[in-house]
Amino acid sequence: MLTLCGFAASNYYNKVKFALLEKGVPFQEETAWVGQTDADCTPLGKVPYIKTEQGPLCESAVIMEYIEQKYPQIPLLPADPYAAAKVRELVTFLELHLELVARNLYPQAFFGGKVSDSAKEKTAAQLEKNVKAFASLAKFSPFVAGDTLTLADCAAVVHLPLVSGATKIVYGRDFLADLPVRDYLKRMGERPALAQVNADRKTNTELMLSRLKAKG
Ligand SMILES: N[C@@H](CCC(=O)N[C@@H](CS)C(=O)NCC(=O)O)C(=O)O
Repeated sequence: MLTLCGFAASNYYNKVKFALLEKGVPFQEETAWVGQTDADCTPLGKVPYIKTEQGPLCESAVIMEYIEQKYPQIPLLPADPYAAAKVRELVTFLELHLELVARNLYPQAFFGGKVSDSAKEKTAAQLEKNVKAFASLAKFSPFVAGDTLTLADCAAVVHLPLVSGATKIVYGRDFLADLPVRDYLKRMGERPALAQVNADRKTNTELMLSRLKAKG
């Protein structure tokens, strides 16, 4: 059976977990905190990674493609090459242009740290531009890429709450407020797979924060 390694507070871990649950793929979870990962499985020490009967695999985008090919039931990528590329395009915008940029804010937004004013200014300018670009591509009708659940939703449901939350905390304004993100997340949260991912995330986030506090 496939093993998903990492921890349930991680957005990238939850992207893979949500896909596995939606597709009905049997899997088990193995907790691996940052700093406690297996270098043979994830040479950069990042989570998630998976263990398959053929060996380990890291990088969530690669894992998602593997899962799609290995378990074609309940596909999360359209069969049409152009439609599939449009889904991958949305995932790229969500991760490279939104989440990775908003990540500059996490130390202050979520971990009691401080982000310099110049970093805040730079991040705000990048996000303004990138959110507009994402808005021109995203459909939310009712799913991010259109009328079916895709890999873009797996990314959106885990990354968009962080972008909203971090900008709200750091700038006092949700940079995604003009998009139908709240309604979308509410609708998606009614799916049993996401309800489970979110419940596990909450419990694990408390555990992660108490571990960080204990470490000092
Ligand atoms: N590109 C990686 C990003 C994963 C990632 O950044 N994971 C975070 C946890 S959410 C992590 O492992 N951070 C520790 C580190 O980068 O050393 C992927 O898509 O799997």
